[in-house]
Amino acid sequence: MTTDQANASPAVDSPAADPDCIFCRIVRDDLPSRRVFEDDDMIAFHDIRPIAAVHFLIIPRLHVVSLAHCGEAHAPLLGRMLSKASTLAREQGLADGFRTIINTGRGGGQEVYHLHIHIVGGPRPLGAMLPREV
Ligand code: DGP
Repeated sequence: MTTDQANASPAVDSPAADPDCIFCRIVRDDLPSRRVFEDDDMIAFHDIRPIAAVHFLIIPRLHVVSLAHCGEAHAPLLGRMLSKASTLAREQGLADGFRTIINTGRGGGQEVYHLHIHIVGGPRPLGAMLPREV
């Protein structure tokens, strides 16, 4: 799916899997990943391009394009993913705090069009969220 297609028509319905999606391939174990957790709804694995000492992703097994493509029906799944983010962050050594990021759409800098939560942190506080533009 191209960026423009992904942004074109946010909707609750999306196919359960997209054969061209790299995260769907990771879900299927078609592509290797360093998993930290998996259950029936989601998997978590280390980011291939870490921006902090600890940087992993939580993704739904279901192919959901982005947060902008979520509706009320996704609320239980999103809740479980966020709750798991907190548990896994502690297990990965981030007891002092961590940052969760969900890049959404072209404006949000999303590169992979399969919903994912970044969990990042490390031994030092992360500091300001983003450089101020205005
Ligand atoms: P985003 O900009 O939020 O769409 O970030 C996508 C992230 O996915 C980026 O930090 C790098 C990561 N990523 C991309 N391809 C792979 C992959 O094949 N394996 C793993 N583990 N991470 C990947």
